[in-house]
Amino acid sequence: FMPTATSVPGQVPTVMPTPTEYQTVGEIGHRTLWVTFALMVLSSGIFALLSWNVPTSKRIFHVITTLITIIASLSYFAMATGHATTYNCSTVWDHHKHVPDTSRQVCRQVFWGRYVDWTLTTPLLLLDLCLLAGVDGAHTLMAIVADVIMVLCGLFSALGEKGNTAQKWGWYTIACISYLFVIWHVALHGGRTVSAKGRGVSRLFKGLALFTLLLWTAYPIIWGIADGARKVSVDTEILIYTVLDILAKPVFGFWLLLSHRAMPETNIDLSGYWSHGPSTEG
Ligand code: RET
Repeated sequence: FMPTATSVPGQVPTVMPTPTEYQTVGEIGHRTLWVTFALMVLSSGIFALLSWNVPTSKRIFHVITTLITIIASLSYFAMATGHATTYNCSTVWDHHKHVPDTSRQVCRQVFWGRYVDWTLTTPLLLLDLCLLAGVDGAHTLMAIVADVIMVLCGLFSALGEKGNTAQKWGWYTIACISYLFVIWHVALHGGRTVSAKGRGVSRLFKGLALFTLLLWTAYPIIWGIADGARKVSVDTEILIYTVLDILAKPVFGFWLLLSHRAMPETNIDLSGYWSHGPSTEG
């Protein structure tokens, strides 16, 4: 407890301990983490099986997509067992009319394991989309770097002090700008290159890209309500992220791999990947 001095006019100031309130995971959140872990493991197994009869040279989407759910399984295992988490405490002042203002410490549980997961898996999801659309390596790399910056800035913001606007919302703003860069890059370059791959691949890419755009945009909104403004409980936050994560990883993965299986034209040729086509420069 941090002691605070309170003073009432005409009285000797007394030192009162600051009460601490914890916003922490409950039974429902804990169970949800375990169920999501199981679903991620199951999806990883099925994705690996889907590559069974596929020659190794044509397994790039299977490999990337399976890695995404394997990493999510590890992250959910860590969170379910109580790892990869910390508390972000800040002082909240309650203002009273006739008695001196009092302060409380509010400590909210932050699962930093999510950010480790997102740092690794969101680049892989972008890689899936960029390879499908035929975006060259240079532009893919730029989108991926912006994406990693987005997630890390989100982590810094989550650990930032609640009352410190520059620290908390400054990082959040930088993350949002990086996110806009990611969307703009993937939509612009993907939209441009995918048309050369025919109507089937174009339709698949546009469907997956729109699905991704809608889902990904929900993350900063939920983050703002849950981690930023602390308006919902830690359990509700876990439930919402679980729904989003299942859509963004297993559902996205099934959609991609099953369509890929049915459409031979989604097979990719990685020659000339970096510069796009044979080089004519020096
Ligand atoms: C944060 C907070 C800071 C601002 C922005 C964010 C965006 C996060 C995104 C996460 C996507 C996660 C996915 C997980 C898959 O399972 C870091 C929440 C813009 C877009 C797709």
